[in-house]
Amino acid sequence: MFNRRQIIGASAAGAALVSSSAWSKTANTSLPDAALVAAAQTQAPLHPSTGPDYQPVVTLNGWTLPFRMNNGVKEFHLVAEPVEREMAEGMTAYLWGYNGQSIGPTIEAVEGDRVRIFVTNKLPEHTTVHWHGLILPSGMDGVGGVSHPQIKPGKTFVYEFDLVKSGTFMYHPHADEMVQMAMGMMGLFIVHPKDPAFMPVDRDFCFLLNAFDIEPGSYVPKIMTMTDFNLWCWNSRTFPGIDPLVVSKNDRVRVRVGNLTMTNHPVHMHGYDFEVTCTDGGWTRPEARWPEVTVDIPVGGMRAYEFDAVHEGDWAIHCHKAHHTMNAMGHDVPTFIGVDKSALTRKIRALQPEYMPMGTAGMADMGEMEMPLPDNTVPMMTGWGPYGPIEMGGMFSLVKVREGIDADDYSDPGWYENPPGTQAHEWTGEVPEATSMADAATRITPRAGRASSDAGPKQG
Ligand SMILES: [Cu+2]
Repeated sequence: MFNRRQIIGASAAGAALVSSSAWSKTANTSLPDAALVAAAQTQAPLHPSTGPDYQPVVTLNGWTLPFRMNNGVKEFHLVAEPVEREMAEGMTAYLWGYNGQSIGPTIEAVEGDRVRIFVTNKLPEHTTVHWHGLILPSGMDGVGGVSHPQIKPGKTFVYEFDLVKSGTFMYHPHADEMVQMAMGMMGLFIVHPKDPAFMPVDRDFCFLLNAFDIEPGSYVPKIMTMTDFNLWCWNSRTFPGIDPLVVSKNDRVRVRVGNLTMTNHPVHMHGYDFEVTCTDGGWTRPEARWPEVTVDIPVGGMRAYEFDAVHEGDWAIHCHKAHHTMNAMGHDVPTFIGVDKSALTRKIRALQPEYMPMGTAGMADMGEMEMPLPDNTVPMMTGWGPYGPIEMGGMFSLVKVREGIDADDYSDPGWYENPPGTQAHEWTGEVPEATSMADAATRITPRAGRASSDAGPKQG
């Protein structure tokens, strides 16, 4: 059984952790409970109650799967099943996932652990689980038809292996993969170092990049889509449905990101530079790191980066592909910037009085507008900040760094108050006329001393 601390830890942020009693108490009495969480809010980290200690990860808008110890083996129970996932307020998708959610719960264990993972298939078709990046016996690798037979609907398979290295890994099906990944079946697998003093951090966030193609007003992803996805997600959530990454000032912070879409995502974080310290191949050696502000996450890859949270503020974190910070939109909208649509507007309004011409001065007005939307969709660009519309959707969130946030507190601290004199503001003084650079160049005169050949380089 799970101990009380695990249950409380996982439910502290408000959602109920309940066991799937139909599966644990009847046909499969020897299996560990299949915990499930229905809410889409970020759950507090699940601190280990037995075995080696570690700083648990926080899965953005997700949770960690509890385990039980059985004669020294850590046992988990994943249930592959259809789920309903709220992707943002106002939009729910009918997906496939694990234990009530897409993405599935994060599996956390420690280097040196032996894990036994029961996988029950409640999908209408067969499945498998591939443990992406882990070093394990060939027969445990989860490639349907190669490693072992696929898991038929209604059946439970058991995977068992030693965790021989620590790092950042994922799990996903290797059976009818195109469909099952497009439907949202994936999760994170974090293996903590055996030595808790190895690269310790105070906060350890993780999320998967995933994408769906769900027409506004419908619920099920189009599984044949290869490039034109319209919902770019972190952990099957889309902004403004993605929780902030809440950090206490001076924390050492790790952010682990995996990519299970079909394109790369340059994840950019404001306010800091950072270094990549881990890939899905393992920890990067200190001499192989360099500072960055954007890290490109390759398809099927993982990157973890770290920084010291010394700068207070609300810092954007987002994919830098501008189309990936948009929600469902039509890609066939023509560009109208600079076009005078007034004559056309008059003609259309004769037939449809509410018609509004869009996009002649850019598309920022989309962020403010409360246009009627079909049921079950999210506006293309949305979210409100303290000073106006944020005009973002998709793969976007905020890193909120504040003084004195408690160790296990991940609740939204609200908006950052900029200290006086540290915020851009309107200039109300005189604005000089524009000067052409060609004119300006003729007025540049050499500084005293520079013209002479031996005056310049001798300073200092
Ligand atoms: Cu992207």
